[in-house]
Amino acid sequence: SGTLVSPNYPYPYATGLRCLSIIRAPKHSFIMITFEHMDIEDEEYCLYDWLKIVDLDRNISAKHCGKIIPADLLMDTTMVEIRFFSDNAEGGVGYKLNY
Ligand SMILES: [Ca+2]
Repeated sequence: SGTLVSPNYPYPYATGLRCLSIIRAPKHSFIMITFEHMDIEDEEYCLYDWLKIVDLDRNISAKHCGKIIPADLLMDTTMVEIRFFSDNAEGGVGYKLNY
């Protein structure tokens, strides 16, 4: 378990970020992600800045942005990739999640 935050959290993240983190779990266990804070530049399709959670075992992903805290994720997987992207303008405080 641990906590993952956007760069510079709780202060606004920089522009032009390309971040990648991997969470691993032993076989026959699961990964639970709970979001604590979300403040990522909002856009209907998250085209500008986004947080992407990828289940690498199944290649399923979900993209998040805005200020609405996503529902908890319980994934029956051994590897989750967390990607964070910011474009070249506008931002927010970022995100904080626990796993
Ligand atoms: Ca932006």
